[in-house]
Amino acid sequence: MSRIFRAVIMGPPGSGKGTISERIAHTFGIQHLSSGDFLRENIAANTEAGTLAKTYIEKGLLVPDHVMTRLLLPRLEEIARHSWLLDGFPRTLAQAQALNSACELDVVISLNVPFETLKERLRHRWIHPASGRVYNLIFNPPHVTGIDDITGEPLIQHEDDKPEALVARLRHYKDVAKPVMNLYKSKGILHMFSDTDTDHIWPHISSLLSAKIPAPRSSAQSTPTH
Ligand code: G5P
Ligand code: MG
Repeated sequence: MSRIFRAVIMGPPGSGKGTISERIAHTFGIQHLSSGDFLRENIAANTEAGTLAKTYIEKGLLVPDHVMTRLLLPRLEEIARHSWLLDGFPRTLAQAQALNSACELDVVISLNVPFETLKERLRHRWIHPASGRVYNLIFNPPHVTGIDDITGEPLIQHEDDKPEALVARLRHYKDVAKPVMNLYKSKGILHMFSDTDTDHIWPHISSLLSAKIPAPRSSAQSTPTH
């Protein structure tokens, strides 16, 4: 890759950030850093930030900005020589401003998926709590219902994926994300993708990024398997 490429993917819970990020990382060979996964790693490792973050995540609340920036910005410095894609950070204007003062972004991808679709998707979501691996009973089911493919341990459903909690989470997302999107729109780097299916959105994202990043290998045009 000739130069360093930095991107952010944003979107409401369940909009496909993680799924699309994996495809981008695989296709373009850039590092994928998910704020949710990073928090879960900190929780599993019992770090101070992880213990604090857990109390918020369990209630379906956002982790405070200063905790997020203190966790994420040093991590970005560690991978400063690599191209990366940030998934789930920044989520608030304060986080976006902190990121802004640390680096320049090339592209921001925003996923716009209808509310009814998100509700339906998250209803079918099952998670392996120890690793954060995510399944969907329709889109990417585990080999054995209720069981993690890798460890054979039981899968669980999140309390806040239930419809009532979800409505509140999605509404909150919109309020908080709007000023972040406006900031990136004003910089001319925001690209919005609207559809009900990740498989429909993916070719558009893939061609946008193909024009911006030289693909390191011939898999750039291949069809993803997950
Ligand atoms: P996370 O981990 O960032 P969310 O809730 O924002 O959590 P989530 O759940 O990870 O986002 P996603 O990554 O957008 O969703 O979507 P996904 O996992 O790829 O897809 C969702 C489901 O739909 C999966 O089961 C997938 O297989 C399926 N799917 C995908 N595409 C399709 C499709 O086309 N069709 C169908 N049928 N299914 C599909 O954050 C967790 C918590 O950490 C804290 C917050 O408390 C947050 O709630 N946090 C932060 N707090 C403050 N600031 C930050 N920056 C924070 N980041 C995280
Ligand atoms: Mg995710």
